[in-house]
Amino acid sequence: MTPDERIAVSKLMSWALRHAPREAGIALDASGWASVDAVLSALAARGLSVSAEELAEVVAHSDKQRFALSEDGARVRARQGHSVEVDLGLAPVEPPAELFHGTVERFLAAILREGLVKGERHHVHLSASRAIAEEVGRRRGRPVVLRVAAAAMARAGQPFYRTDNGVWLVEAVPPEHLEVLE
Ligand code: HQG
Repeated sequence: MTPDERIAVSKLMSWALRHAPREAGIALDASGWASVDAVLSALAARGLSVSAEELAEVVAHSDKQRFALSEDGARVRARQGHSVEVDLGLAPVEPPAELFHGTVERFLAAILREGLVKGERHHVHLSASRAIAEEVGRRRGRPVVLRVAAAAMARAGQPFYRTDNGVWLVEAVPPEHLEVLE
C-alpha cells in the first residue's frame, strides 16, 4: 500500500471505530472491539477494498499507533479518541510532574477562562512532551502549547489515565493548572 492509501483507510477506521460504528454498519463490544471482517466490509462499502493483511499493515504503520489488533487478529479497536461510549479498561496511573496540551491561539481565551474541556471526546488529551503537543496543535494552525501541572492535579484527587500508545487522558483541566508556554 502507498502511504496515502494507508491514511485513507486509517481515517475511515477512526471514523467507524471511534465515532460512527452504527453508520459504518459495525458492532463494537463494550471495550470498543469490532470484528476485522465487519470493518473490512464497512471499508469496502465505502470504496476501500483492502485485505486483512492490508488492514494489519495500516494498524502497524499508524504514526500514533491509533489501533490495536486482538492477539488472534480477528478483532480490532481504536486505542483512544472515542466519542461513542466504550470502556477501554484503563487504570488510573500517577502522571509526571507536568504534561502538555497543544492548541491554537483562537481557543486560548476560552481555555484560560474555563480550562480544558473534553468536548466531543471522552477525555481531554494531553501529551508527554512539548514537541508532541506542538504537533497536535499544528493540525489546526500555528500551535500554542500549554503546560499542565499534572502532579498538582493528581494531588488534588484528579485521576489520570495513559493509553497504551502514550496519550494521557483526564476529565478536565481547570485554568489554575494551566500555563501558556512562549
Ligand atoms: C480545544 C489527535 C475552547 C482543544 C491528537 C482542542 C490528540 C477548547 C480542541 C487527539 C477548550 C479539541 C486529541 C475550551 C479544549 N475552549 N477550546 N475550554 N478546551 N479546547 O481534536 O486535544 O489523530 O477533540 O485545545 O494527536 O486537539 O485523533 O482534541 O484544540 O492525541 O489519533 O478543543 O487527537 O489524535 O479538539 O486532539 P480534539 P485534541 P488522532
